[in-house]
Amino acid sequence: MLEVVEARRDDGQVDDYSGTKIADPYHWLEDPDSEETKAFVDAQNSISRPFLDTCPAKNQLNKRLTELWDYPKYGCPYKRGNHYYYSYNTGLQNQSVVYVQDTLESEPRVFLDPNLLSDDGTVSLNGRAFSENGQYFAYGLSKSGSDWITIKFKEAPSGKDLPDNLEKVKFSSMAWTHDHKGLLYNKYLDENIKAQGTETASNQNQKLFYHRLGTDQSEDVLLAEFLDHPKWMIGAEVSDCGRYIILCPQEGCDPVNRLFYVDLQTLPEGINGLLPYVKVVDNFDAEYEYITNEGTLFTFKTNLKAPRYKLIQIDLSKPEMENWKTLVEEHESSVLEWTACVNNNKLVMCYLEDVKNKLYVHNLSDGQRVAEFPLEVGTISGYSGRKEQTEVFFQFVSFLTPGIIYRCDMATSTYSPTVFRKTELKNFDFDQYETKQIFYSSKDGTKIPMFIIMKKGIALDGNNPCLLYGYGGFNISISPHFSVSRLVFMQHLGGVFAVANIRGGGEYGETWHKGGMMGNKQNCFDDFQAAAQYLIDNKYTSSKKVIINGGSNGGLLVGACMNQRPDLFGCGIAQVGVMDMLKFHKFTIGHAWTTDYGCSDKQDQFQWLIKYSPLHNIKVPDGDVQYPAVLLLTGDHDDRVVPSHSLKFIAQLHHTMKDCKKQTNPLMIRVDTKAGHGMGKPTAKIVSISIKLCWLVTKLCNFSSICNPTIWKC
Ligand code: X98
Repeated sequence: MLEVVEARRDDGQVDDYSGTKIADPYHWLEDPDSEETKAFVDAQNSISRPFLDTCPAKNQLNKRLTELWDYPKYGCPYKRGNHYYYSYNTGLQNQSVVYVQDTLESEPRVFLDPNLLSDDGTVSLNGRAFSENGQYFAYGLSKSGSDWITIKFKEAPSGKDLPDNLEKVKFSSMAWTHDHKGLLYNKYLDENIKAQGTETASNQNQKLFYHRLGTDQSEDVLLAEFLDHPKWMIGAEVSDCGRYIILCPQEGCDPVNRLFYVDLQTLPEGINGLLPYVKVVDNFDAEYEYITNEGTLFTFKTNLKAPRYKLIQIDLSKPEMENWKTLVEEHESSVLEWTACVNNNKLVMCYLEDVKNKLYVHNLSDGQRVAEFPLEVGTISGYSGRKEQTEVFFQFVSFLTPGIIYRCDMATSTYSPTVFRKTELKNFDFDQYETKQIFYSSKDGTKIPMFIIMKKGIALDGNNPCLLYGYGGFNISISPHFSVSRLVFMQHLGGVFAVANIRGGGEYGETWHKGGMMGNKQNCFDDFQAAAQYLIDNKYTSSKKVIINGGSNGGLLVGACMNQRPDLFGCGIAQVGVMDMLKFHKFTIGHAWTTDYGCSDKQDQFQWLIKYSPLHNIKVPDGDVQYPAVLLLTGDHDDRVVPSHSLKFIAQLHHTMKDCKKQTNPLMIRVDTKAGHGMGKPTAKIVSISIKLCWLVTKLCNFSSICNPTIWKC
């Protein structure tokens, strides 16, 4: 018997979208603090909890996941002042700790341990910046996964706490002026916001401030605000030479920004009021990301007439566009993801070519490529190295590589990286697994790349459970990453793991992004459904054993695909998903996503959204098909995608299916507490949810052998 909670209230709440009236019988779930919403959450959790917690092999799953998770995790070392810093997690610590060393060989000391800031690991480090001389450290702390941070300060390398405290900070730049006296950061002034993470109010009118070290936040200097443009977010940085402040206002999530600058030498009194910025680019036609400058000659990464990005140079002494020069041309097939200046005159340039990273060295002087760092199929997940330094570190990861940190001395002309640190996992034989990349045809014939990872030699008889992951939005590329829970899925549950690099992402630059946004959003869903079809046709799995998974914009993907093709999937796991496409723009930072989705306030865009909005397109599947098993995951402190998206979706799903006899697949939601959108999640919570997901997959795939001790032998 399907367990449901009826939550529909036909209380007359009807919204008018340019003349089309749409009822919202779940609008009351938008208030996270009301007693009714809390009762609804409790009722839903009491359905999912017994299902997710009563796993007959819980002990084995728990033991194996915990054992595999318990490996040392290092970040790339970075030098600030005369000291090296790096992050390190012994294995199961809730949060990584920042260590300091005098040299790379000397004994490390704890510099900052976020684990000491809460009992349960729910306070996390979110943003950091050292002053230019390495003497001061500013760092953001987030509670329960919220986007709100408090900026705190330390002396370095001692780690001694300073009294400065900056509140109401969100989506913030953190840039020190080169006199080491203060920090540029962003703040919201709204008096009504408590900045705790459960508020749903729209984040508008962000301001840029300057905080002078040793003073109270109330004395901070307002540097920039754009009162006519409440949606603008004011990115700010200080140039490598320290003379300029570069302002990059953005209006939404699209990779486009304005470009303004201030020459600090024109402020003889110092920073004490609104900045007299000079406008270089005063439109949102393209993105301009500061790389470095030599005097007035500035290098930017841009997508101006270059959907796969290139480097240009703008001389601020003659900033008109006709004087701009291209330093490194757009590559014909690969996307320039990031560039960093090192050893004064070199550029490390990271490209994405068919969803695999490539790393090159170029001259800053003429843009010529001088070297390539050899890499396997995978992703550069971390980088450190600065213009005034000769040394770089970079970390490589892939589906079957937990992490290799390389070091390279850029002062030598051979550019030969050496392995600095290699992460090893005990008790897992990676040689037994393989990664393939295939290209399948989507509905309109577009070739879509997909990674397939599985144990070598497993039978392709259509009987394997398959976890298919996708995102498809916001120019974000899903390149190979390492995941312990996916290893367990492959090793012990006989699973195939697949990542479909569908349109909407940045895998092939802005063209790929544009192919899956606004009026083209349906392409994302078609691409994902075609991925499942490919896996079924090629006998990796069968429809009842396909589990689709995605988070955030990927949660929308899962919701829309389950509605459109319930016959194609056995299960959908949608984490922190955007489910109400008519109202997303009203909450927190949702207004910034209209660049990818459009907005229901506009008549033509409403027509796109109403066609696929997960909340508005749930129906009883035709014939003997039932709705896939559903698990929605959200957290009470998710202030990126507010929980009401998932609450309304599950409520409407229960309402639609409540009298449907054929529906035996469970339809569940789990609302976690002290949990947000995902950033900074403590290891204990990650391991705990991994167990639940493995169990869900096992149960749905009728995998009775989970209780057989032999499957747990390694
Ligand atoms: C965001 O919403 C990112 C939000 N966001 C930031 C920061 N700056 C922004 C500037 C403009 C617009 C959004 C911005 O986080 C930021 C700046 C400095 C330091 C830290 C943050 N994103 C989308 C998202 O979360 C896609 C990924 C980024 N979504 C949730 C889209 C739909 C579901």
